[in-house]
Amino acid sequence: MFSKILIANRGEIACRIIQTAHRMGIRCVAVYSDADANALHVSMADEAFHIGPAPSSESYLRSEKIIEIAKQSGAQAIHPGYGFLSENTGFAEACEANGIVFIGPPSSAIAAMGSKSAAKAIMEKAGVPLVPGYHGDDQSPETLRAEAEKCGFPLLLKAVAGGGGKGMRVVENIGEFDDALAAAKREAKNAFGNPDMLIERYLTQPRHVEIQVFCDETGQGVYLAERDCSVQRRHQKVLEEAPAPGLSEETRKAMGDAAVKAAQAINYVGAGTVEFLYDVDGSFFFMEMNTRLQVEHPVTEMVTGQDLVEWQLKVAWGEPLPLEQSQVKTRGHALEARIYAEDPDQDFLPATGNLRYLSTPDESAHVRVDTGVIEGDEISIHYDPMIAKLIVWDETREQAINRMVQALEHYRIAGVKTNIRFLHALADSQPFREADLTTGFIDSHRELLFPKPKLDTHKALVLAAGFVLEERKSVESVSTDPWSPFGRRNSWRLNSEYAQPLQLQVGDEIHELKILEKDDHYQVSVDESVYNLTAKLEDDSLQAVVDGHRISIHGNLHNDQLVLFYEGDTFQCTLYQENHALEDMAPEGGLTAPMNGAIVAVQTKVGDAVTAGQTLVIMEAMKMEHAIKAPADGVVSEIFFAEGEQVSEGAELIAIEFNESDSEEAS
Ligand code: MV4
Repeated sequence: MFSKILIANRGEIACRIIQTAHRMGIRCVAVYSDADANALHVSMADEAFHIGPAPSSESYLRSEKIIEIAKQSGAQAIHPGYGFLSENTGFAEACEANGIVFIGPPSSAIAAMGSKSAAKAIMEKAGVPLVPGYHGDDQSPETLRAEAEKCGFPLLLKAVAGGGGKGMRVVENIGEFDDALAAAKREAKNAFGNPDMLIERYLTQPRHVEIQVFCDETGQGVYLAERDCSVQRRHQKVLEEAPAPGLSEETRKAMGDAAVKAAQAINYVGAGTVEFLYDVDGSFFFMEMNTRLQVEHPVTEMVTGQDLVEWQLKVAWGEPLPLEQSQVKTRGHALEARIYAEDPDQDFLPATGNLRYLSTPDESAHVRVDTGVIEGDEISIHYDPMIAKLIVWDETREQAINRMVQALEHYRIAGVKTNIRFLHALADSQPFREADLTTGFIDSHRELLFPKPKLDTHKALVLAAGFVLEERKSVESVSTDPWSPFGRRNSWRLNSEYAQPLQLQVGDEIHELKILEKDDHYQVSVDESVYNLTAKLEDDSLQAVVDGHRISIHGNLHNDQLVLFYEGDTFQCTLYQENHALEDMAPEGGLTAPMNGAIVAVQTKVGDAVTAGQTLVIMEAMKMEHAIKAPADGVVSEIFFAEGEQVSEGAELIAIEFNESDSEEAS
């Protein structure tokens, strides 16, 4: 077996590969870009080499540099993971030419699956079912029109050079055909430099079912069951599962045999995936083959009990497949949800930022978390926005769904927007529970996937107040001598006829809360309503009772930003601290840089009177601008940086003399 390998990747898949390699006693060499100097995959590896700036084209895609490092470090093989160089024939060839094993198929097999029409011709010859249609070389409009009539409607025009859903066009009837063909060819020419088209019967309600295959160097092949990946959004998989619900044993075997034949037809070696369109009537058709380990491989591992990275390493070393087909068994049901840094409420716009709070569900035989980040890491614009894969297993699909819903509730992130709430709604929805799966799932169930908030605003505000009050108490009780007569712990409690004000901003709205502390509980008024609250905070976990409803939530308070987590949902608000609290936080009357970055603009000068909330400085970090605002009214006494200068986190930017606090009278 190899004693040392290089992993030409980053993030969760690099970590995943290192884990198995280490378990097998194999040393691991990592590579990293500027953005990943402190990344988890670097710290997990035995050694790591810097390969360039953050952009992939200058780091993780530099095949020559990576091969050079493999040679220099004595790595015998390179695992490319997925993405980056994993399906690059030139890279696979360069590894071979330099005497390094590419942990993947021969470059000829990668090339064979590169063109859609060539792949279809190979598959047809191997007897793998294809969607009825035309994939010939004769591209004259007359031939294509005649083939279209033979095929029937609706049909799909697909660019030969397309992929991942790009360059497809549905044609409903022959009357539309000529115009649609001309338009599709123009688009394909522009997008791929190749106007050639395939014609296929259009399946209106297909499912995406794919088979995991493995082949060794002796030409033996097996399949490790299937995955259903129908739940996608713009050709991005969102939820995957194994086995595919409702697939009969006969179909599973027929699909598996077809997939192994497909792999063997191109002399495949290693891990591969053959994707099929699966139609409502149980028929299935070859779509494409992915010549790499896939993101969703863990669901196959959970139901087969096999480690696919271990299989890859053994096969790459020249060993035979660990199991024969008859020994491959599956048990139970597995689901995977992809947790992305994105904002479902803004059309899934990718999100960036710092993972300032990150709490993951406990791992067990039922719950697995594959991730490449830890709390405090930055999600940058440079790479895929996937934060983690959450994988669950149980005996039945129904139980696995319950596990997934629960595990999503235990996955808590603050600092970066995520799709966790969306995934929770999806996994818990009736149509998903009923396995009403088609590739149109997300579009046809939008109303279910953007649910109303789990907590009404008043209850959320009362809980927020409870969290803030308890957190302050815990901070004060450690920072102050509890026996001191001047201890602040009870300073306002003594005057309990005075309500303590608390202002919380939710979206654009500011809510004025009034809080009275009674002997064993708080009385919180919000607008015209009064709530009785008891609250007990332990670390990030709050046990609260609001008017007799006991609620258990988690939260994170960071500066003035409070995030509460409840049943897979989050509630966010901004806290307006009283002035005396601000003085505690900034005793010098200073404003500090919240992160490393550059000063883009200074919007005030020494001597200016400023008001709370006024923007004083604009900083840029991670290509995003951040406004630094005055926390309270005052006068600027000193400015320490000028526009264009770099500052480090915590550096004092501006000194302010705050106006006399008037908040003591209010409490
Ligand atoms: C199809 C189809 C319906 N009929 N082909 C989309 C990606 C590309 N690789 C193949 N795709 C499709 N081909 C025929 N003849 C529907 C899709 C399709 C799809 C397939 C799998 C997963 C998600 C999808 C979303 C939209 C369309």
